[in-house]
Amino acid sequence: MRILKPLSLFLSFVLLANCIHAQPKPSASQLAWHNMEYYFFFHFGPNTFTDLEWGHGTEPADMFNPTELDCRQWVRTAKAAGAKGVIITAKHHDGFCLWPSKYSKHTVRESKWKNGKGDVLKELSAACKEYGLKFGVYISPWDRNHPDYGTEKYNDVFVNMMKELFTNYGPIWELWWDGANGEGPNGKMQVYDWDRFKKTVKKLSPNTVVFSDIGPHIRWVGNESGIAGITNWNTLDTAGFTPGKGAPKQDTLTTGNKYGKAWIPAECDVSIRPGWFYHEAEDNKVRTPENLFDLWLKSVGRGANLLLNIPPDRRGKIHQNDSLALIEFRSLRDKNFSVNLAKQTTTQWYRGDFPGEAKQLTDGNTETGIVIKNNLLQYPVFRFKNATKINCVELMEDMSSGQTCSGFRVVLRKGNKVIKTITGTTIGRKRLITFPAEEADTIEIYIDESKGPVFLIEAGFYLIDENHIEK
Ligand code: FUL
Repeated sequence: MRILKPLSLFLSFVLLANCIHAQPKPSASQLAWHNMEYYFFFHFGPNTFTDLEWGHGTEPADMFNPTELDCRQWVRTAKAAGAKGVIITAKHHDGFCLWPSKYSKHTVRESKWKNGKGDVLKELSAACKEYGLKFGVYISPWDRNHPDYGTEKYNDVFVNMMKELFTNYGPIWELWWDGANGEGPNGKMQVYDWDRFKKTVKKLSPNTVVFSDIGPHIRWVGNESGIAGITNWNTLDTAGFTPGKGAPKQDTLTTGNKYGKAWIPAECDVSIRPGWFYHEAEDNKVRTPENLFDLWLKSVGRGANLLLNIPPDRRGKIHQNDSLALIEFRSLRDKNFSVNLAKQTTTQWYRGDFPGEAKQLTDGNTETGIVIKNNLLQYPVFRFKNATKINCVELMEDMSSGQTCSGFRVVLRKGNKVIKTITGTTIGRKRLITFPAEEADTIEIYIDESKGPVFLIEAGFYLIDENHIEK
């Protein structure tokens, strides 16, 4: 791969500088969302009790009857596992509302649970406040129960339900609009008024980030396996598309669009079990901590966020098999990423080819430590005192400046000899690159291609468990 010469870099910098303002950038709420990295999904509702994944909407409300509902236990588990927030299925496709909505006759109020006086959203939002986690809500536009579904009146119902959510349970940090869309109870399909839905959220809760296949703020990653694209742009073109059936191809959602006009980063939703809802038959099919760790590398480690589903059981508690896997997953992360070897290096910035004609910068840019913030005219070189074994490199772009890197190269040397060259495409919020361990004394990072100045904010070097390097 070609190393850009300082002159051409300078010219491209000047040309690009003129269109920097055109680069999409995240809003303050999206920036905060990027820093959430990993949080829990709770699928809970009639399906928990019927053993279904998609309820028909005809289930009697009495089916819903958790014996020991404990939302504080859910949130404690989330916190102990290092998750920073939660999102609950307030209404799944069967239409049952986990709060006593005035706009439906199929809710917790109609169930036996707590004699119809219970409210899951109230308990969960209170638990999130108590433990300092963000509270998010999934509300399925598709509704297989509501008598108005398939008519314009249902759009009013959906808007009114969102008003209840924001008014009674806010602040809601993320709102999730599922893309699945079939027929309602009367066999009709709904024509959703997406513009009106978006305006409703913007007016009632301007800081809420809204997820759907195509945003407006967060996009689906295009699969339910928890894996982001190796090339992953935070930008997407949405003109002519809608959430659900009118969404872009799944591949496009995985990679994003390099020159996409809107900042709509990817979120990886995946379940800790085969199903989204709790099924006793899956108690022994919980993902292992190692598998969760691999998912982490392929989601957060590719610049996306990880939305990990933990389905509460029929008691209304998180099953111990899930809790155990989650706690162990956390300790795997802590163990593998506790020592950032970059802290043992000294960093110098070079201009141009290295070592060739490179000149070490003398303008005060020589730094020690891991924080690097610069543009693509300069390259950082990290030096260890003694050759050190590493198998994982972490790179981060400063999201507040947008995302620009489309080609990077990491060169490992020992005694001035190149021992490994790793190339990649996008970096984004975080890129974790793993490889069979090498002993290196110098690590250089080059940006070979970009659509504008690249602002790297952090580099990390780790020696993680060899079993977890990407094969
Ligand atoms: C899908 C739904 O159909 C599944 O039931 C689940 O809620 C998943 C997260 O999204 O579209």
